[in-house]
Amino acid sequence: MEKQKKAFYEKLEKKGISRRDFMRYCTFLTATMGLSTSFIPKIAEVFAAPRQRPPVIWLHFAECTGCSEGLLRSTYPYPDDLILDILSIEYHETIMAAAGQQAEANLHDAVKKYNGKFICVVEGAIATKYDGAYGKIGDRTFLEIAKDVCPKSAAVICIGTCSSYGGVQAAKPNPGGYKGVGDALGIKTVNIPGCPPNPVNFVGTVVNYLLLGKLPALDELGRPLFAYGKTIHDQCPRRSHFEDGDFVTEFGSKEAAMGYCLYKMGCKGPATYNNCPIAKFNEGTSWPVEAGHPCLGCSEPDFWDKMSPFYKEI
Ligand code: FSX
Ligand code: SF4
Ligand code: F3S
Repeated sequence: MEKQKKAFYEKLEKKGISRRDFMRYCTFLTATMGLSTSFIPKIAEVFAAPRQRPPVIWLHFAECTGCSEGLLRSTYPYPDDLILDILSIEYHETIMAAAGQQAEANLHDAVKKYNGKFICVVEGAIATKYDGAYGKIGDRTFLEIAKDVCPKSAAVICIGTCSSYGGVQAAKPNPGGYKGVGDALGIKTVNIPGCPPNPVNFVGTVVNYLLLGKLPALDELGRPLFAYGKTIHDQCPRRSHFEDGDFVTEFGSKEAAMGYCLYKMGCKGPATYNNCPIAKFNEGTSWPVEAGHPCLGCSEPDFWDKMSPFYKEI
């Protein structure tokens, strides 16, 4: 174990990440997961000395691959650490070398070998009309693949709004009858919505599973409460100026502060459950509202239909 940890920290140092940077990340992850500070060293251990590497089969259906891209570009943990040290990714079309029949054979073999034990991560929505004819891979419909693979997994984690609730594919008129995985198959899934979702919410869900041996507590829409328990509006720094019935403003006048909140530009923060104001993106650099753009409600079910017109107030 000690040897494993030493090798881990040496590897980090070679990448220019100090122990302090790593602990800062673990502190951030612990806080995001809503755990007490006593969990920080335990979370560090999940990365530094993983005891188990659960097999993961990652399915892609109808989507833009922004969810994988977001995760693979997260600054820490580096993709190779996440993939090779914490999880054992057995199948992932974006990053695997195999193609064509070899890829199909890999999927088949992985499902057989890890039957009942693997985590199935799904990215993208599933066409359900016309026997699923609107989406196929290797001559099988998304629906057939999902019906074959998902029930054999230990848990299904939907990454992104598309696999969670249908996303852009399910927007009207939705000719292919696209749905999220839970709806398409009639099963319970863990949903990490967002278009794309914040990688830290996926990492937090996986770490919760590795550390505590169970998936995190979910709301009625299958979302981990640690990330989706509050609205954007409840956590928005642009709101603090309206709190407690008093008009608190750093902007000189009420008019200036009114301009500061993006509600009238169509901000959907009051109707959107997500932790963007706290977790932020790109290593805590910013998030849509901080960058001056109203929240579009990208992590809510049916957001293309329900949240549009995007620039009209709700
Ligand atoms: Fe959907 Fe993910 Fe949006 Fe894209 O794959 S949630 S379209 S960011 O990438 O599924
Ligand atoms: Fe709420 Fe949006 Fe205004 Fe922030 S910018 S306070 S989320 S309406
Ligand atoms: Fe999406 Fe709104 Fe966050 S648009 S990224 S939920 S601020």
